[in-house]
Amino acid sequence: MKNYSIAKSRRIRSTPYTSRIEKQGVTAYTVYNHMLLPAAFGSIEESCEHLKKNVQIWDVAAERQVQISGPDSGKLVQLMTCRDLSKSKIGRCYYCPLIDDNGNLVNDPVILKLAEDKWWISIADSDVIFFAKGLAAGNQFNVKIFEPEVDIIAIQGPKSFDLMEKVFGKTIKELKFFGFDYFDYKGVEHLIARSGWSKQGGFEVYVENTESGLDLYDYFFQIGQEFNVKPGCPNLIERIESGLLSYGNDFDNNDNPFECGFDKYVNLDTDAVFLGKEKLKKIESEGVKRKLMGVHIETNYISLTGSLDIMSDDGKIMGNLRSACYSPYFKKVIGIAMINEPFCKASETGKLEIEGKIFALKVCDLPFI
Ligand code: THG
Repeated sequence: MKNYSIAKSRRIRSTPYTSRIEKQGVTAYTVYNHMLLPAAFGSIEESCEHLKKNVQIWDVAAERQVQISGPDSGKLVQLMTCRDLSKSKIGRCYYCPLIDDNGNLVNDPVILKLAEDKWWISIADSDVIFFAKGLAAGNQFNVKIFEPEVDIIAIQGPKSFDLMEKVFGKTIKELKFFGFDYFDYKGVEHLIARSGWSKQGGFEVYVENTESGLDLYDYFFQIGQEFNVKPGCPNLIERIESGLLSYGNDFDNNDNPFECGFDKYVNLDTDAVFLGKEKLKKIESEGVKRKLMGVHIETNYISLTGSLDIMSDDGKIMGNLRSACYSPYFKKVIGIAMINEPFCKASETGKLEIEGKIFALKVCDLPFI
């Protein structure tokens, strides 16, 4: 095994929590929105088990906000997404595919409506801010666009509800999924949403007051022993099993929302004005020729860099594997793959060549669990 680390520099930003997670034993990072995003604290199998039963605190500051405010902010936000936001409410989060003029995906953020004229786009790993600024300039929109100093701490896992109640009181448990509100911690108000990049339940604290956020981060560990709290991060195994998609890994700007199973977030029959709408209508009427699907692979180990071709039993290219991991639950490797017609249906079989060895695989629907 080679042993190297990411050389840090101004281009690869630390977060306010970096020194803390380094003391707590972070063992791998990825870079996301030009910022460090922890990827492992030791074994990801053990972290996955722990996340499913307990509660973890995640430094997900790399989920950056693009703030759009001003009289035309609603128009600009709608122009970027194919999800109709005309009935959106203040205090709610919306999972929204962002689409370009070709009908292809640009990002898949969570959008928070803070006020009629103030929005946060909580982005995945692509430079949405330049896309937004370009559209605003081209359309002469009256808006202000910038990246505010907001660093998210996620509290994830089944015991997150009791831990959060211990810090913020009973009312935090009344937050509905993808709702947000403001909660007091030692005299400082924090925006907290019931959301997060796991299917184990939890919250996200959008920290604007860094000093208070650091104190809160430490406090979770001080009072969380009874819930077996541990530091963690988005977990590759849990998110693949749950079918939570990752921009840049499972899909990117070469893919459209129908290919990625985002159909329920594509509203083509309303008056909403957005980029790529006519293209998406055409794609929908013609039907897609490939789809993101799950695959079960008959091996116990995989290390993916880039994507790998999947072959059909009679030697045709069936698709490509975009993410994969060993799942202790299925006791084999599972992955997310873009599968071409006529192979995109559950129980189609194929094979994969890894380092000269051939492994059998089977297509399945997402999510796995
Ligand atoms: N939280 C916040 N910002 C983020 C993420 C996050 N930005 C980057 C990345 N994650 C964006 N991608 C996703 C993908 C899935 C979900 C959230 C963000 C998600 N999906 C739910 C599901 O699929 O069940 C619910 C979607 C829905 O409303 O139906 O939670 O995690 N702040």
